[in-house]
Amino acid sequence: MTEYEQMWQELGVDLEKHDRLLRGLAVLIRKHHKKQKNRPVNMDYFDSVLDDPHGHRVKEMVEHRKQGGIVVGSYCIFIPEDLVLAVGGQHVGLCAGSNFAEQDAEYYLPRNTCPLIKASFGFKVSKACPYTQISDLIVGETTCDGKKKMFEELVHHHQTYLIEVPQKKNERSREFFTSEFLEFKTFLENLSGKRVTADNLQQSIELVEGKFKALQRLFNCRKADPAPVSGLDALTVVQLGMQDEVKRFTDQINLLCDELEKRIAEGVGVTQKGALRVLIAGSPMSFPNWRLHSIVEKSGGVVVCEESCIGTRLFSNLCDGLGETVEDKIRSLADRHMGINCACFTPNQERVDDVLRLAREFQVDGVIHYALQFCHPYNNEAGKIKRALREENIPLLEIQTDYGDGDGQLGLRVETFLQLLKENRSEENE
Ligand code: BJ8
Repeated sequence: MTEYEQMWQELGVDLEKHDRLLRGLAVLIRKHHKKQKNRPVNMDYFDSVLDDPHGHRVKEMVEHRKQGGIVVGSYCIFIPEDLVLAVGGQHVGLCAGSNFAEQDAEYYLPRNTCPLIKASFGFKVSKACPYTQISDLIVGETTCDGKKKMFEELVHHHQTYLIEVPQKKNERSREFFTSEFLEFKTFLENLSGKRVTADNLQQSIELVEGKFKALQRLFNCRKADPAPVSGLDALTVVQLGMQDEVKRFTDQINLLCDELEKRIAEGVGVTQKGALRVLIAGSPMSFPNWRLHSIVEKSGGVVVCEESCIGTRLFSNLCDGLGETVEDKIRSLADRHMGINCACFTPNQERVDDVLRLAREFQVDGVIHYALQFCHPYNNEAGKIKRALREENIPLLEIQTDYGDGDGQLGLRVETFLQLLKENRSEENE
């Protein structure tokens, strides 16, 4: 037994399932990432993490726990990582983008549940994910109904805490969200035995927002034509950030951006200048959900932005003035999170505005609205996004899909869409 196998076994991981999972992942990486051309050299770090997804980082977390630290997992960007870091904890995003554990999930959850929820829950009950196993606590949220009900089941399998997320954006909701974060702070203090102070919270917020600023810089680079990095690589970077140590990850993105900015100055890209540019908007694409990006880019387009929680929704908002006290800072965090335009808010015109703004800023030829099957919030919002884009004459392809492997139908639809975008371009140039 290898050192890592020993570690996984001690965490209660099902080694046989886990082995199958890692083998499947290696196939996906070969199929999607390794076939790309002209990749930036500084993707090396992220490739090394991809090639060792449950080894080095999990070991760091094991060491962290041996020193008395806690690990907190969550499935949503509404959960403030800053508070976990302030009590000396480590945070890990547990959302999954694979149907590997679907059957295990369906034993407990209805089949017509969104694949992201089934995957996230499935990886817990199948014991195939070391990150879930190592989490001292999983923090849930009341965003969509599917997740809410899944958390009611999850309490029987793991120590769980629930944060109630408001549904409307107004002053009362802001106050309520602040009180939810304050209660969560107290819970974390009791769990970790460490106090949140104005100083350690300030430092944690600066750390997390340093990561957000680096991601903003990465996405800014993607505005260039030719795009200096593929959409698939950019998406993968954001996905890997859900697990990585914050400071190291931030430094690595900034290193990558140094190279991308140089590429832009020299006119170097992953495609020819003038390649068709696509914005993907909608449900989050969690690790290792790479199918749509891969199809677009193998068909000659380039994905230049994701309006998603594995994209702009994650990092676009920063705290606006942190104040002096712990409570001031927590209020500021609640404000920051009220700015996340998740489809769980109503009426959420802000998200429609975001999609239009991003389409302009990234100078896209078209938008793909991506909604997971049975994801009611994003499937419903597709209608108003469609109306808004039509008014601006921006072509839209609406996709509703699951985590299945078949590319056939999806591939055909994407190719037809890209062909339409090409014809639009030619007409504009006439
Ligand atoms: S802030 S998008 S991460 S809730 S895809 S589980 S919405 S049925 S993931 Fe999300 Fe937080 Fe919002 Fe972002 Fe439900 Fe839809 Fe599934 Fe979803």
